[in-house]
Amino acid sequence: MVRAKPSPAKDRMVSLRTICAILAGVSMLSFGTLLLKLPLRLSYRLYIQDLPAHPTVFNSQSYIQGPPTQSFRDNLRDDTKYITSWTSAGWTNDVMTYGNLIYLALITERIPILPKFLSSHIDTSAAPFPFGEVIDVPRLSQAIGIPLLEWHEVKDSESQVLDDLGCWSVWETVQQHEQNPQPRGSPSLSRLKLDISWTQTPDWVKLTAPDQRDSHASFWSLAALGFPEARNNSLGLKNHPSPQHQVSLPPDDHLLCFDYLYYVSAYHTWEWELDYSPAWRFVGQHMRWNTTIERIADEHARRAMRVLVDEPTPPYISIHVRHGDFGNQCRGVPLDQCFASLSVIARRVSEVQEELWTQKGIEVTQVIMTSDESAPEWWLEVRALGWTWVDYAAERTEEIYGKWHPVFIDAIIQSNAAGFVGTRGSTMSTLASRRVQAWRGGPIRTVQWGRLGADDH
Ligand SMILES: Nc1nc2c(ncn2[C@@H]2O[C@H](COP(=O)(O)OP(=O)(O)O)[C@@H](O)[C@H]2O)c(=O)[nH]1
Ligand SMILES: *[C@@H]1O[C@H](CO)[C@@H](O)[C@H](O)[C@H]1NC(C)=O
Ligand SMILES: *[C@@H]1O[C@H](CO)[C@@H](O)[C@H](O)[C@H]1NC(C)=O
Repeated sequence: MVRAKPSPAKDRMVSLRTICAILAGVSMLSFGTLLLKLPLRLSYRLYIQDLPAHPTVFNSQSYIQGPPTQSFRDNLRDDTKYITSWTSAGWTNDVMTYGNLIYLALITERIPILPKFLSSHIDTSAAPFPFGEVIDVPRLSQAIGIPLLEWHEVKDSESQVLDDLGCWSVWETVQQHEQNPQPRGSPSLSRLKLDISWTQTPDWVKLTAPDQRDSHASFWSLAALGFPEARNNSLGLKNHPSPQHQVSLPPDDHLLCFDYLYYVSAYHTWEWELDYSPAWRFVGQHMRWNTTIERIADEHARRAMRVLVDEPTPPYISIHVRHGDFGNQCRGVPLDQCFASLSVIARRVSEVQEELWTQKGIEVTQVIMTSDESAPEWWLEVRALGWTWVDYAAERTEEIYGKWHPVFIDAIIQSNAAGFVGTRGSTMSTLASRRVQAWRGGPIRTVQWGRLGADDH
């Protein structure tokens, strides 16, 4: 995406390229003493710059037999191990679930197979959306050093063959505090024509103490089930025959699979919000946008800010105000006191403006609002503050690109801002904050809510 100022990450890329060029020049000239010193310096720089340790370009087709097959198993290679899982929540939750799945693939040295995103929270009539049309898969793959596959590359999307598969159920184990814990389903399973026989995972997959009402499992306990010893010792737990063919299968070891990986952490619950989060650091931050969709988002942002054709996109501050079903958390507090008012949000915007000015010397006046709020009066107040937003109805975005695009474009606009203001407790805000910090080096703020004065500070 074209921006007014090159991002710091880009500057560092250029400096690395320069170093590489110098290094190549030096080695050609065979300056022995310099050669001894430079590789050390280079590897240190590689580390701090967070650049791929394996700059290989993967051709995902080399990791399956060939074009999609009727039965997925016919397309798996005998010399390769795979891992998969499914989703059933809001889009950002699902992005994090795939981040967790890919991180688990890294630590088990398996190739992840990613299903399409499901439109359950947008409009169930919208077709599932391929991961690679919103996330840049070749770039992600190169950055993390492993190939990635999508289910539609493995199994023909039109296939009528119902495949049997044995998988681990994590959900049944971590939901023991519920009445009748069951394996977690996903609409993906019927779309992919998979008939799953679930085996319950051992109690030790739970991250927190057995008596704690929490649903997180730990990465390494799940990873252990991808290796022979823990797998062998864990096959005795409850098995559910597959619902259609009624076959009982042990968990597959060629294609390791888990029912649901949203609630997975290394050390602490809700880890995507914490600075050291391995799923974010080793995977999530490398999930950059597919350039086609990023260009569409940039065009929308430019029109929202009324940027002239030959002008670059100016730096802007983005806001994400999460309302909608978050109102259910208000427990009797009237909504107008529970949700932060626009004046409270404006105070946070000023802080971000101030920090951009004092830390970076850039004056940012453009502010783009993204929200699931639908009340027209609220948007009029947004306008009164001098802020703008993408008018998806006027843009006819859904008609032109489909129902998924407003949420994708909003997420991209959030992440491409010079600074960001988000809503506490929203994963969409959490991911936008992390992206603005990591990709733009930008300041972020999180607005507290729940009662009048919740964001006082
Ligand atoms: N277009 C758009 N959709 C939103 C916005 N905020 C919430 N939504 C919708 O509500 C869903 C919320 O689920 P999720 O993405 O998992 O985030 P969370 O519920 O805020 O943690 C999103 O995926 C969108 O479908 C917004 O600012 N813009
Ligand atoms: C990005 O998405 C488009 C479809 O919009 C697709 O044709 C293209 O292959 C994707 N880019 C990459 C690098 O996968
Ligand atoms: C797993 O169990 C099988 C069958 O009992 C045995 O052949 C194999 O050696 C075991 N492997 C490990 C790593 O324990």
